[in-house]
Amino acid sequence: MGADKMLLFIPAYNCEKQIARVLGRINAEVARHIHEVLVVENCSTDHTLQAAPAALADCPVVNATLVRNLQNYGFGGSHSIAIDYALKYAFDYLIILHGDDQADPGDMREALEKKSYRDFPLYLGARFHPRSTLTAYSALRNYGNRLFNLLTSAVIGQRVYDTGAGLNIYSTELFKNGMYRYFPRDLTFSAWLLLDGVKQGYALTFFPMIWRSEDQVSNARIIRQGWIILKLLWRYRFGQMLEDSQQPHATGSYTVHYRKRNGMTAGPEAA
Ligand SMILES: Nc1nc2c(ncn2[C@@H]2O[C@H](COP(=O)(O)OP(=O)(O)OP(=O)(O)O)[C@@H](O)[C@H]2O)c(=O)[nH]1
Ligand SMILES: [Mg+2]
Repeated sequence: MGADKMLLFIPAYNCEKQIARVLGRINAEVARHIHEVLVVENCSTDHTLQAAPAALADCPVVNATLVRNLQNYGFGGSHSIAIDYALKYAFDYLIILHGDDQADPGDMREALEKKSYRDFPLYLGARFHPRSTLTAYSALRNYGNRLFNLLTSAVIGQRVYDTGAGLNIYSTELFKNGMYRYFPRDLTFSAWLLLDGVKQGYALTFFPMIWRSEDQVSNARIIRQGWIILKLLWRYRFGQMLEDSQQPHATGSYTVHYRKRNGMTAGPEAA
C-alpha cells in the first residue's frame, strides 16, 4: 500500500449489472495504492446490494466495506457519507469511482504511480478532455456539458474540462471546512465540490478518460442541472456560494453489509 492513505468510494444506485464489472476493472497495479474500497449502496430497487459482496471479495484491494444508506440520500448524500467516513478514519485522499461502470479506474494508474495527484488536491477525470474517448454519448448532453465547461472556465479563470465525471481524486483537506454538508444532494454535488475547492485556493487539473455508455441508465437531467450550475456560477462570481437560507443536511446513517480486512472477509459485526 502506498504512503498516502487512499479510500476508493463507489456510489452505487441500481447498478446490479455493473457493480461486479466496475470492481473487476480494479487491477493489482491500481489496488496496491488503495487502502480500502467503500461501496455506498443507496437503497437501490434492484439487486445491487446482493451483487456487491462477492465482487468485493474478489477485488484485489485488501480492505473493503459495503454499506447501505438507511434511505436514499441522493448522489450528493452518498458522497457526504463517504466524506464523513474518509475524515473519520483519517484518509489522505478520497477517490470517487461511479458504480455504473462508465469510467475505468485504470485511467488513474499513472497518477497513482507518479503521485501527481499530490500537486493537485482536485485531480479530476474529464469526459471532455481533448484526449478522452466518449462512446455513445448524446449530442445534447455532449454540447450542453461543453457549454457549461466553458462557462465554468470563464468564471473561475482556468480551463475546466468537466464539472463532474465518474472518476476523481480529491485530497481530504478540501472537506475540512465542512461545506459539503450544505451542498445539494443531487448530481450537481461534484460541481459544488469543484467550485468550493477552487474558492479555497486548491489547485485543479484534469486527466483524460474513457467514458462508456452501454447498459447504464442516465439520470443526468442536463437542463435542470444546467440551471442549478448557472445559479451556482453566478453566486460564485458575484457573492457567496451558499444562500443565507441554506442549511446543512443531517448526517446520513447506514447499515454495514460486508467487510473485508487484510484480505479476509470479516463480516458486518467486525465493525
Ligand atoms: N442518479 C443517482 N445516482 C446515484 C445515486 N446514488 C448513487 N448513485 C450513483 O452515482 C453514479 C452517477 O449517476 P448517473 O446517474 O449515472 O450520472 P452520470 O453517469 O454522471 O451521468 P451521465 O453520464 O450523463 O449519464 C452512478 O454510478 C450511480 O450508481 C442517486 O441517488 N441518484
Ligand atoms: Mg452514470
